[in-house]
Amino acid sequence: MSAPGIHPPPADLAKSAHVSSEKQYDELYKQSIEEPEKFWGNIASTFHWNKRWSSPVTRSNFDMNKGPIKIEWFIGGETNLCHNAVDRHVNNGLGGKVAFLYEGNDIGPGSQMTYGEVLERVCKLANYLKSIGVGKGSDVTIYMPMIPELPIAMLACARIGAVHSVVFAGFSAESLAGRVLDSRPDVVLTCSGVKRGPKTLSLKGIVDDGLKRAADGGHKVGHCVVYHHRDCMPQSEVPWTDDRDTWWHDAVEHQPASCDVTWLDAEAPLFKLYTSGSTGKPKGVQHSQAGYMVGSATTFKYVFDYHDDDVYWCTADCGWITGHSYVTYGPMLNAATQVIFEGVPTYPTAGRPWEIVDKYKVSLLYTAPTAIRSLMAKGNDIVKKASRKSLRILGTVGEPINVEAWKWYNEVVGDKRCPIVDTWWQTETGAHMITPLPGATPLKPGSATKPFFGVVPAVLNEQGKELEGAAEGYLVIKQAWPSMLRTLAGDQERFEKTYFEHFKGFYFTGDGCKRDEDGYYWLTGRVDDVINVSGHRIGTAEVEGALTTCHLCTEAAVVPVEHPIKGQGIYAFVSLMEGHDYPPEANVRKELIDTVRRVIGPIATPDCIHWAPGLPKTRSGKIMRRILRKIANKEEDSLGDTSTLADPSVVETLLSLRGK
Ligand code: 6R9
Repeated sequence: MSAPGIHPPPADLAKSAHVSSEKQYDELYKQSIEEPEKFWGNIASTFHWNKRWSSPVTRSNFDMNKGPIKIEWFIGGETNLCHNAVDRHVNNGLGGKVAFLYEGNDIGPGSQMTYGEVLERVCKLANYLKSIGVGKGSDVTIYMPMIPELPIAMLACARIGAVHSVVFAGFSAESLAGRVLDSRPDVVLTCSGVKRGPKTLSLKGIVDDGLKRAADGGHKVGHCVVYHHRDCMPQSEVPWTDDRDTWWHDAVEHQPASCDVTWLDAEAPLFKLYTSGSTGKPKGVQHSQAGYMVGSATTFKYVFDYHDDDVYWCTADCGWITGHSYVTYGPMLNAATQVIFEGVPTYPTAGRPWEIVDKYKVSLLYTAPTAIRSLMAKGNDIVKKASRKSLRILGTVGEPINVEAWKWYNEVVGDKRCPIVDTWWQTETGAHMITPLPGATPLKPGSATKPFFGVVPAVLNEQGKELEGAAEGYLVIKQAWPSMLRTLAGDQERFEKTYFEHFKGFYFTGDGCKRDEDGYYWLTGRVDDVINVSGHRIGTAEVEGALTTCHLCTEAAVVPVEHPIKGQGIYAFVSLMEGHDYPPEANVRKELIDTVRRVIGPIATPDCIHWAPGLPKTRSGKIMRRILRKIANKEEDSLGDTSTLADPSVVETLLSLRGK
């Protein structure tokens, strides 16, 4: 019997799992830490290398006092991710295996694409890209919806050594422009439009605006390749710039269906992915070839206990790291069959995810707590209408999962049969870091449980002292793992400052955590100025910056607020230009919100605007966010010490304006 609240792995699942007991996990984990050469060397040998590495692991230094932070894995090796994710399987006789089961936004028959077909499409696109001068080290920006051509575009870049930067196609023109100005690609790959639920959006219109802004900012993109999405709008209605734009089908269809792979150094960059930090503009997290390949593939295999006949569905978009590691790379490196779903989970009804599970016989489902909570709010009947008997393992990612949502996922969606893998990781870590293994780890609802192989977490106190045993503090990682970021694009100094300056000798995650007496980790959320909205990172500084671009706003302070569906919401305190009353006329709120949507994108829409004739500041002018956080979360009974405020009366004024 296990202790109450602990969910042991189902016996039949454990029997056939890659790791089937705690004992086996402990042994493998120990080997991964004590003999990393052997452990990672054995795993890496299962991939194709044009040239084998001379040393699998690693020259890594996490201590700034000992010189620059440099991480290298599989030194001297040469490989290619596209070859390993596609050609290798076709060469092994799996060309006829389905890679993508594509389900569009509207209910329809769906379509499928085999690994052989993926290879052909990747090669044609890669040949076209080469013909316009893209090659090793070139930057390519991708702004596309979740259609099979999105992972195909990423793989085509990887095939020829181009560095992709996927920008989530829900970001605004201005956000796109910022990322284009940072990575300065000559080529942008996009799509005419997208349907999201009942709405049709012209992606090409957004791209045109973004590229114009980038040109005004000093970088002109030479080529824009546009995939025509037939469900959205006629070709003739798509806005066009003749000397820059090309239709994907015109460019690609007549290209040869084979294309040599470009072999790449193990440490050559694979992609950049921009993510929000606590200060300034989003940073370009840069991953490299071999370590990321080994990390994303190995975690996929063990964490989802992947077997050849599984059907996998990850609901994330490739615009986020989850879509990179667990749509494009991890599953395809394992020759998995996966569902690519373009729509939203609640359209046309909240039964859609479960209909998709039944339609494609999904066995491994990976989604976010925010999606679970929004589906849970629609009631159980709609779930029970579907059989869901194909499901084997359920996963979550993006934010801590609350116990009620965990139980609902377990009991209602998984009929208590399916282990839940609550996977903690980050854009920067490239792959799962703290996570159960479904055949081995007894689960505690709300805990991401134990470290994956090769990951050595630690808990530090404020002073940077490592705490032993059961403890609460800052989560750090003690040594390099294969898929970790290598730098921030073009800014090694910011890389070192962001992750290695805070606690010397450790990688700082930006998360707080508790570790219990069994060595289980419980993530408690960001400890920096990053808000986790529906599992997406939004920097408070970015939202404040967007608000102050509005001519009505003089100053803004943004804090997280608890939100029943999104986990955290965005709560903005706003001071207005002279001459406005508090509260101001109704249109002011709308104008501020519209500004944020335009500057960053709809995901950054503030949930609440709280009028602030003054903000609580110290005498040196620093905003006391601690106080604002309490006010936003209605915890003003415990405001703490306000005597250091330059003007303590601002707090009373703020409280009097709540809900106004
Ligand atoms: C993969 C991804 C990273 C931040 C991370 C943490 C939060 C992610 C979590 C989780 C608790 C989990 N986070 N997974 N918190 N439990 N299972 O989401 O990457 O977008 O970079 O966000 O998300 O706060 O630091 P990214």
